[in-house]
Amino acid sequence: MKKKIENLIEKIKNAKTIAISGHKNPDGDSLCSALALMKIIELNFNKKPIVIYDGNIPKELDNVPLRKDACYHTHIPEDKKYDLYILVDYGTRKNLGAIEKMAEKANYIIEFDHHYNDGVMGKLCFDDAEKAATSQILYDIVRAAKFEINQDVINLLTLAIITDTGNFKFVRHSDVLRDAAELVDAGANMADLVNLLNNKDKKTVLVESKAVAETEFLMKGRLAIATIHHDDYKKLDGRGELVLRSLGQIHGVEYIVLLKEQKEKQIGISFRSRSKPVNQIAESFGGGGHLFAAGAVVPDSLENVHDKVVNAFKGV
Ligand SMILES: [Mn+2]
Repeated sequence: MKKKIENLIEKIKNAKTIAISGHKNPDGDSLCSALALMKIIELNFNKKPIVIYDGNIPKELDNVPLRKDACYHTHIPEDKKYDLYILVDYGTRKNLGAIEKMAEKANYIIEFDHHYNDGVMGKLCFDDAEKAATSQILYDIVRAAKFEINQDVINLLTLAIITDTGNFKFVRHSDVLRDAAELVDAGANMADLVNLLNNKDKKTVLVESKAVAETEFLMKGRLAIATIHHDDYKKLDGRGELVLRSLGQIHGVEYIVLLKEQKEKQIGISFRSRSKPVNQIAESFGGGGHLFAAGAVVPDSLENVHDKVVNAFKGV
């Protein structure tokens, strides 16, 4: 680890231009880890990396610190080549959208991630699939390298943990609680940070609630499949986390699937499970993710994808 951190420091020192990105349609961990790392580099290396994203940042993240520093990818010249590209919380290259090509052009790629990925893009990888949030990996490095941090970094690292653990409801290892406790000791106000995320548009919550109300229950109630049709999808902001969490509260529901008709023949699927892995099912649809929370995007009609999903769960 010490060698790797020395290498990391060397690469940052030698880079004149640095870009940082997470996955397309950034979630809390992806965006906040990217912004935290930007600030850490600024504070410790006296240079300013740029944070670039593709897709849409949900409105609930509008009030996170330094949000305005996240730059939409079309604002960057297409042929722009960075000395160093840092990928955080991206999963697989397919999740990067337009960022994939931008990163590939860079002289060197470093990555920090907590997703399973057998096709990493980074040459120097700080990956740990045991971590609940990518920001924990950054925090480990901050402590090991004794990097200076400020209140914004503390809040961003904490927000990444809060969002990726679903307000600490998905915690499986105590290390994330220790990290959170240390961040609180360092000045993070957990209640304020949770409240800062209560910032969704009314129409989004109403569309999510409608999808919950119209959920189909199969396999004697063990499998819940919710659907968001295209007209409603336009009002959705984020990945429909409220749908997934509401259905997960129902007695007897083991698997939750959310089908999102992004376009006529493009269906986003989110898989959630209480106890049995669903990442392999997501992989069978060309996606991936974590053991109990995974997803895919399938170029097919809603009807076909629905039937394939029902089939995929036969026998589980
Ligand atoms: Mn994450």
